[in-house]
Amino acid sequence: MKLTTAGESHGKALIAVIEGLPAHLSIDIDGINRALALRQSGYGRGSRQQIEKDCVEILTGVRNGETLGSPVTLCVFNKDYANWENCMSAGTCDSKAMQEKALTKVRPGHVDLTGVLKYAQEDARNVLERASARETAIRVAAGEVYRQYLSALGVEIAGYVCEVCGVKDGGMYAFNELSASKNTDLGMLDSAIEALSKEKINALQKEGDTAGGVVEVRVKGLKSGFGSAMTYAEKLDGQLAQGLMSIQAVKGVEIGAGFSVAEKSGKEVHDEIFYEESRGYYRKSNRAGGIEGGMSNGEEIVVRVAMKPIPTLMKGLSTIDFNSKESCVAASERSDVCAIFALEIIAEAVVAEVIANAVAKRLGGDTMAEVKARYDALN
Ligand code: EPS
Repeated sequence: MKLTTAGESHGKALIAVIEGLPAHLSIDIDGINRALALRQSGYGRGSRQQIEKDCVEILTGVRNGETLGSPVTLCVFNKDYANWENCMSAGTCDSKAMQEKALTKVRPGHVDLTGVLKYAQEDARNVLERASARETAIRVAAGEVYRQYLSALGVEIAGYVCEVCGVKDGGMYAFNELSASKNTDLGMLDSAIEALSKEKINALQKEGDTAGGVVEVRVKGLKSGFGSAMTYAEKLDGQLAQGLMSIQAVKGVEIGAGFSVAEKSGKEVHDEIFYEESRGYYRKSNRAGGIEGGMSNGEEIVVRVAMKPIPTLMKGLSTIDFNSKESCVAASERSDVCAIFALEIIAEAVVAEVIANAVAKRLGGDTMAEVKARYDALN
């Protein structure tokens, strides 16, 4: 399957085209809209989310609630475009409006400076509009379609926020406890830790500063053997890392015990293997995070994703105006203080995309019935 996204943050719309979905996959549009609403929520979000009420329109590939096997096009219109049309239109824009919205005081940590140099632009808006995390809205919509494909096979995805700017939840949670995170303000499962995290966000907001954090995403029910040990490009852990690192503001991805394996011995890290007639092969621990040799091993897949603090600071950092080359304070208009709840929803969407692609690669199938029969036939 192949996913292409398009769209600028203040342009008319965000678009996703998914090629290669089998026919007869039931599409739950309300489910997509619920994921979109979750992505917009969470403590610490900025005022843009009050303007938008993201809602998907399916333009192609679905009829009477089921895929046809043709490319599926998803669209989320940007309500804010109405306020930006005079400087974001594909036709001739109003030069005064373009000047007013031009960004030349490039923000450290954002796309601005490297982007204007690479694409020979005089206004960083021509690169930041696409680089904006607004693009994640359409990835969440597409991810929900992939999740529905996986769900039809009995593969489920869930996650939670385990750290906000140094405030950490060290708890161990069962998979079925994770969904409760969606009913909280910050996606955290321990209410005392969440309260401390909110205090941290409030303090940073007062300072005109921002916060990042860490989320964990888990996949349950995926049988062994998805991914590949034979070609590096198809290794499941490599694909998860690529997909997750491509999310705006992500700086780190860990699988299973992740970086902590470096300080431990082999005996402390590798998961011993057992066999029972009724259960088949199993492990009593899962430090591998469900992936060995670039393939799923049948245990839960566990990934952790680290997000840097959002680079638009209300009290901007020192920078250079690339027109005058003079020192100045970086541009800021409005910003989220913390978007970690959103990252958790986006990371689930990206994990769904990667796992669904690994399933499609191995099983193929023109119809969901074919895919399901092939999946069920595996051990
Ligand atoms: C976002 C929309 C953007 C930002 C944010 C995420 O809206 P605006 O630029 O109009 O305020 O709030 O984008 C960024 C963090 C970024 O760096 O561009 C969204 O819908 O998630």
